[in-house]
Amino acid sequence: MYRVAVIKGDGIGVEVTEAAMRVIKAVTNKIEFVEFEGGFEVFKECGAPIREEDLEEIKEMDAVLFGATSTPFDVPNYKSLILTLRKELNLYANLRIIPDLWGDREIYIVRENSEGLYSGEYEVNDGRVVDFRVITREGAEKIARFAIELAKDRNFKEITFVHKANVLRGDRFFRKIVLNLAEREGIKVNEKIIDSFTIELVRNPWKHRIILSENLFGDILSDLASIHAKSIGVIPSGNYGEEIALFEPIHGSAPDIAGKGIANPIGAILSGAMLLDYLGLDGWVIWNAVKNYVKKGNLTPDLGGSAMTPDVVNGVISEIDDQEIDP
Ligand code: 48Y
Repeated sequence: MYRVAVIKGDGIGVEVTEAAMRVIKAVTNKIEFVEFEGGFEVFKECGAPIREEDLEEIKEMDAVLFGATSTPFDVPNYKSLILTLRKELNLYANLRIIPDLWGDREIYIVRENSEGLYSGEYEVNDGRVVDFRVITREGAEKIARFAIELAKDRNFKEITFVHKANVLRGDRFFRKIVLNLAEREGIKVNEKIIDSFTIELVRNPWKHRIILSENLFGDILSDLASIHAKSIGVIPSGNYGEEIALFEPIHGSAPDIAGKGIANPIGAILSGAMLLDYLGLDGWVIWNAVKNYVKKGNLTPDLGGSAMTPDVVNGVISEIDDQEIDP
């Protein structure tokens, strides 16, 4: 039995996480879900986006399934729940899979998840604010290894490394580490400068199958690449550490459509598939079921359909029931 923490969060985070849990339960009975609260409401009560004792309990679990939260940026001292979890659980690698659900290809975006401009280190002086963009040897090596192992695992001979080494010292350091490791491991590195690469990612995305970058560049590139999946609502992600991993759709809490029952659950459902893969269970069953369903089923309004969230969940589950899997 595996123990998975569930944090549904705010807005559509609640609906899509429940959808993902239903789909996971249709594939396996080897998971026990334990729910935790987190976010702004918890912060108002205890001054942190998640309770200390809950965090300690979560650290002992096998994985985390996360929905979405909204982070107000005008509340002094509020710290984002997801950034807190990434830091506290040491989730150094963020893998986002941009799927072509109507075809048979994916783009894997590997984002460094704990350093760069998200270091949380800053200096405020009279009239001057400095955010530190931290790149460490250890952090760069770990994320480079993650991308290279992924390339080998998926039988890709090269990775695309996106940086701004022409301007930033940190990226010059990062670049050397990536090139050295890739050479030792027999993987080719296709180097791109972040600014001109954005044009390429819009025009000619599918030739870059594994894209590696630092934290903020990876954040922006993954939102941009989502246009190729037709909706940001279908993109799953995994945040991996050495002890535990957290899975979440990359979309936000979408307060404008929350509670209307029209949120696209596919990003959360595929995050569930990544979670199963991480635990050594049958994530591929969910991927197949989603792909079969989107080819013929009614989709949510973000994809031009008129389906409600539960319609998509039911449709995906009936595709699962049509597949032969070991219980
Ligand atoms: O997961 C994401 O890509 C989100 O954009 C978060 C980020 O910047 O990494 C947002 C963080 C937040 O607002 O709580």
